[in-house]
Amino acid sequence: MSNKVEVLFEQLWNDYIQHTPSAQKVHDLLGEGHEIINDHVAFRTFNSAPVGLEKLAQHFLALGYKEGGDYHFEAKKLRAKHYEHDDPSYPKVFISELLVEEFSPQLQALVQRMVDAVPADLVEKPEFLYSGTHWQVTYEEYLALLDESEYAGWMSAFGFRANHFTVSVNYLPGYETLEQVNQKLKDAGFRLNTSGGEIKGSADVYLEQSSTMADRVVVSFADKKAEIPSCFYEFAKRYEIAPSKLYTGFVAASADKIFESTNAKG
Ligand code: OOG
Ligand code: NI
Repeated sequence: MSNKVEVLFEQLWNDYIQHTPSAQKVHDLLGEGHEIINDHVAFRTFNSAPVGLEKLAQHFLALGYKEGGDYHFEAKKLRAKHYEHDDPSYPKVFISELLVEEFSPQLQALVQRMVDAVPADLVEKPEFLYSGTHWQVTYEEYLALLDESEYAGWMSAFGFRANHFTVSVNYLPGYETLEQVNQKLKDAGFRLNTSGGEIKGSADVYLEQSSTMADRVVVSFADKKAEIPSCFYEFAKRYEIAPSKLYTGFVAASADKIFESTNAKG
């Protein structure tokens, strides 16, 4: 028996594993056949009409999600919001958007070309959330975007889809700490994001997070194929803010480092 929320996350997962070959392996390694509860799923977009953060969010609001926190990333020129459902077994949703007007005229024009190629009626359908790219960019254009914003480069190559799923360590049988999860991943050969340390956050901010570095996959650009970082897997442990009540928000300083899991350079 699946309801609309479960069907949507299943479709998002099926798309995600197509572009993230390691995700099923990580899932099997940690889950050992058990169900894995997702802490959250993350999306990226541009703040350009008609594909801004709120346009993606409308699909979750329609499924009973409510708006949570608001987050700003000054250096990366991003804004984000999170959404959560009354049923705590449903993943939270983290949606960010690039503040396009803060970049060069070249970047703005290229983003406009991409956004113009998105069918307006598709944006209104839940399938939009895993519809990928609707445009063609050359490898040179991808590199020019990366130079200004790793996030813009990633968007040009992967578009609209789950950027990562996140294992809830709180609900993961057999693990007490995020360190134990990280060790298991490293022993199996997965590379973790070390920006800001392997573990971002702490019990003091009620949230600890770690992530793999994105898989590298071959993408067909307009003019050539190239191997570039796709999507990653995240791991989160939440702490109680009141008896039996886990923190449900995000931590901007940690999120700032998690974004770097898709960095192509360095
Ligand atoms: C989102 C990075 C932030 C978190 O859980 O704090 C994040 C992204 O890379 O799109 O996922
Ligand atoms: Ni995340």
